[in-house]
Amino acid sequence: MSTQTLAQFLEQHQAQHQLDAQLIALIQQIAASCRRIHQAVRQGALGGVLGSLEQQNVQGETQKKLDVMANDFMLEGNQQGGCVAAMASEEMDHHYAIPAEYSKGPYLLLFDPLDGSSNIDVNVSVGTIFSVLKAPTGTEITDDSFLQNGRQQHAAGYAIYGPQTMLLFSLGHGVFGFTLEPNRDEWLLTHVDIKIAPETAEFAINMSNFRHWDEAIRHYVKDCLAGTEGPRAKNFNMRWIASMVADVHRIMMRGGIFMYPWDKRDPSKPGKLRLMYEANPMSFLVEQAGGKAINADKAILDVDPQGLHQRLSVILGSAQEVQTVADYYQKHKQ
Ligand code: AHM
Ligand code: MG
Repeated sequence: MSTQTLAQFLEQHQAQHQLDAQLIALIQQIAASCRRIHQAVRQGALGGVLGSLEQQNVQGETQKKLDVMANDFMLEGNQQGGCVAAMASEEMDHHYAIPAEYSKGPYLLLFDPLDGSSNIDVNVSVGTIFSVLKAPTGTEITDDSFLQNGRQQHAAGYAIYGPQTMLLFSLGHGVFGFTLEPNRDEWLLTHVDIKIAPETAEFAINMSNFRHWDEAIRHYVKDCLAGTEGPRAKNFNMRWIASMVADVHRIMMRGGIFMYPWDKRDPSKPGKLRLMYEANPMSFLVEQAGGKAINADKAILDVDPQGLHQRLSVILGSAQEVQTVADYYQKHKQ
């Protein structure tokens, strides 16, 4: 087992791919912020961190105490050090400008500080998702500065707070996974150049929404459920953790397909998951690992963002299986 630390890995990776020193420093800062979030999460009821607050976020969702703490840890951990020009998060209506006392850097950082909030109080894995873009130069930073498509990402990743705390990220040269060594409190490289198996017999979707989906997804899932006797001619297993980070992590480790498609519960919402700090970073990782990520008819990374908190359908994972879903969309368009 490799005992390369995050710092050692980053030094080598930077030299190998001629990466910007400030980008490397930013990854270190994000990793340190995630370590702080990990410490709060693992305290649970002992730390008085469970439960909800009275307030709602911009999405109209009640915020958990840990949502707000994790958001603060990300802001505090990344505003110093001169790597970022501004930050944006699921938990804030608008972007966060770096306070005047700190120097600004060349990057924009977006994050979902604690994804899978509904799982916080029941001790199921949650995580932090992040995306790094370049800040426009010579102009004032506004919310619109963040509206760059997913291909513009310079880095993306997540930390998962599960039985082990892990950090997976990509700087555009493959996906690498680190496990937090509990005794040394240090990130150690444990998963090198992660690849998602192209084929799978495991799907993840919230089945309770079956009746609300469009035709394409209903047919696809029906055909999976029909098993060896159906048109897919194989048996499928189903998993749904309701923490995107945990569902995507399983796919990173053993393949699979994750779907949160549009549904007609609230026709004004074009999906549940958010493009800028959930779908884009996860799609960047999935593509870097050889998988595929679409929002129905196009690659998520090619979607031109219209708003900081924009939602969309997300289908990602094993390349061949995602292509199969794309074919169902194509077929049911007519
Ligand atoms: P959150 O960012 O408010 O936690 O919402 C996103 C989460 C995803 O992690 C997960 O895939 C999905 O919402 C679960 O939704 P549902 O409760 O409808 O199954
Ligand atoms: Mg989320």
